[in-house]
Amino acid sequence: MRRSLAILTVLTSGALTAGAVAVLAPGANAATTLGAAAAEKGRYFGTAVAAYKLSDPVYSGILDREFTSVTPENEMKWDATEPTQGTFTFTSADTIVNRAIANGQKVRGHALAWHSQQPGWAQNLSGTALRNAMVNHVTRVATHYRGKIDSWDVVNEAFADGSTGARRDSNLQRTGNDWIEVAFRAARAADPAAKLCYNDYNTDGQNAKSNAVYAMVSDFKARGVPIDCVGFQSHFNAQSPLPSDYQANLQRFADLGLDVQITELDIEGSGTTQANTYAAATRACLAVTRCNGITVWGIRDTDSWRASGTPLLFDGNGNPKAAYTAVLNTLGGTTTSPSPSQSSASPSPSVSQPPGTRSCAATVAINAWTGGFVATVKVTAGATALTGWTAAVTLPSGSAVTNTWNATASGSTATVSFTNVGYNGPVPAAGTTEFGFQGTGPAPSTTATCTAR
Ligand code: 9MR
Repeated sequence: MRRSLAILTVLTSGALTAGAVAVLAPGANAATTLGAAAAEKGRYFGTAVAAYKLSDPVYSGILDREFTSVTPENEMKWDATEPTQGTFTFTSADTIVNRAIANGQKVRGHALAWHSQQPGWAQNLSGTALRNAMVNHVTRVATHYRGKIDSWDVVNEAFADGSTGARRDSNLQRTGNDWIEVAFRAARAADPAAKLCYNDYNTDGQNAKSNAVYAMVSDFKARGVPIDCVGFQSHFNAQSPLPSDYQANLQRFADLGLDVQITELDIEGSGTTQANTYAAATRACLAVTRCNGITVWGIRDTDSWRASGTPLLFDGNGNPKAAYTAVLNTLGGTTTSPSPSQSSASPSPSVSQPPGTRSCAATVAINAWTGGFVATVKVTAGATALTGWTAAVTLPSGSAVTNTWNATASGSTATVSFTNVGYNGPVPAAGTTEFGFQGTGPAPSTTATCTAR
């Protein structure tokens, strides 16, 4: 099992903030972007991204302002990454991943093993040759992105629609029913720090298909097959509306002891009806503690795979729609509408206020193996909200941090300080945020120090 071996609680009160606190209009301190608002709820807010659109400044402007996670829409699929057997092309996907990491955004990997969008050579394989090709593909792609992926859709859409609860027939399925767990084991071996997800559609409510996925995931948990999350694509329209038991369905999967994520959200429609449905989907995630992120399947309506249904949060010009405001407000954020007195040209008056005593604590969970470890650190704010934090971890001799996510590492080999990145610095009073790091050598000691800002 993965996150196991030790849970260490770590201490410490933090620094004081000194001095003047700006007095702003009510609500002015609320988050004003999807990503910042979701972060205050301990969640990411992501979007599918197409590499070829990144040069569009409207597109990339919204991407960088609003989103804290990205999913390559097509660039990591089998046909894109291994067009010829054994020859891997990562250029487009690398563009998305490296840009996201530079901007402090998480990456959802999509998708390692799927019946669709296979290269022609794989479509023509079967039996052992296909099984071996799949394992090699999973291993090579997950290894290439080792340490850079927050969550991988390891297997996508492996169950049939309708009432049978059966696996979908496909060339992969015909290699043997164990192909899914074989893919998960290969992914874990290649990238032990990534969360490994099963991802599907029409599984958003309780039905024969989601029951079948539930049975598979329960079995995986019981037998120790490595799985950390289930993705619910959540493509909604009149024919496939937001199910009334959406939250209950997310919750029953979470209760199996894994994360749930809304992975490809889009809702056809317009105006208030669409906005209300988006708000309801967002509320469902917020109500499930282990629903740790929402991804919408594109930025502007015109970017959507079903553009005619105008299913996204921004219109074709990049203007936020009612659905955007509904999601932002549901996350606890607010749109900015600065009055003249609040504009940057004429700053708000400041008055001195007694500073709050900011404090934080850090809880470190270690998963160690011979020669290496992964540490997941939860930072918890005290009674006053944080604007930032630093957690210092002591490493034993022979240890080194090789890779960090959701924080920036600095410092010597003995003590490494991890400081928040842009989107996860603000933590509400008593709220939490997580970061992690991977290392070689023996696992860290039981001491760490959290300093609040
Ligand atoms: O949005 C993707 C679109 O650009 C591709 O043409 C299509 C090809 O299969 O895949 C779309 O994304 C799908 C995702 O990979 C898996 N779940 C359903 C998504 C919408 O079709």
